[in-house]
Amino acid sequence: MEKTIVKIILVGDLGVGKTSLTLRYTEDRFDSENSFILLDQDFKIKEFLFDRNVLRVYIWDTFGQEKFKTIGVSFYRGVNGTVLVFDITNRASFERCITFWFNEAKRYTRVNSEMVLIGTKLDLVEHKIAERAVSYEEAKSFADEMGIQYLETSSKYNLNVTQLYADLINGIVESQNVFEGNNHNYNKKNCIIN
Ligand SMILES: Nc1nc2c(ncn2[C@@H]2O[C@H](COP(=O)(O)OP(=O)(O)OP(=O)(O)O)[C@@H](O)[C@H]2O)c(=O)[nH]1
Ligand SMILES: [Mg+2]
Repeated sequence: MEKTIVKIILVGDLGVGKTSLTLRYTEDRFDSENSFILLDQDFKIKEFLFDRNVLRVYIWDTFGQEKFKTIGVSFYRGVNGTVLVFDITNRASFERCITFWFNEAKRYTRVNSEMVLIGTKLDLVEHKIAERAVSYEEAKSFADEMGIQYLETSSKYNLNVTQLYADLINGIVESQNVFEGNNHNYNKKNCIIN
């Protein structure tokens, strides 16, 4: 069986909800009590079967910007997809996302690498627990301009989290010929990840 590896990274400011997105997707759990959810390893793995090909997806997390700076350029090496994460109730996290984090990812990832913009903590706004600091239209228009997708998520209530990863992984499979060189061709029809 052929094994193909894909690398996805999440970047964004401290506390925007990067780890929560990954834990919801890979383990279907959410921790609202603990504001310092740390992964026990730097990445999580999810595997998919595409006909006779195994697609192994590594989802890399960072622990906030300070630690990230020491991780540096090598973190971006071999990246197939970048999730740019900000918190829709935190204006500064959006500003940094569309400047610093976007520019970093553009500079250090391959030209055909996929990118997606994610606004987190939608539930806080929907339940009127916190004020929205970034309108949907503003984030969407930045994403449109850059030719990337924009989604708003809630890791707490599992809104759009699966869709985020499914769209990203499907996009990578379709645009980056990840199975190229494998002996077994795959049938595109069978490649819908969800
Ligand atoms: N209500 C709500 N809270 C969230 C959501 N996502 C994350 N949080 C909370 O926001 C805080 C930070 O979430 P993390 O997932 O640890 O954020 P992070 O980006 O990984 O943070 P660092 O690793 O410190 O950079 C935690 O208290 C989470 O419970 C969400 O969708 N809704
Ligand atoms: Mg984290």
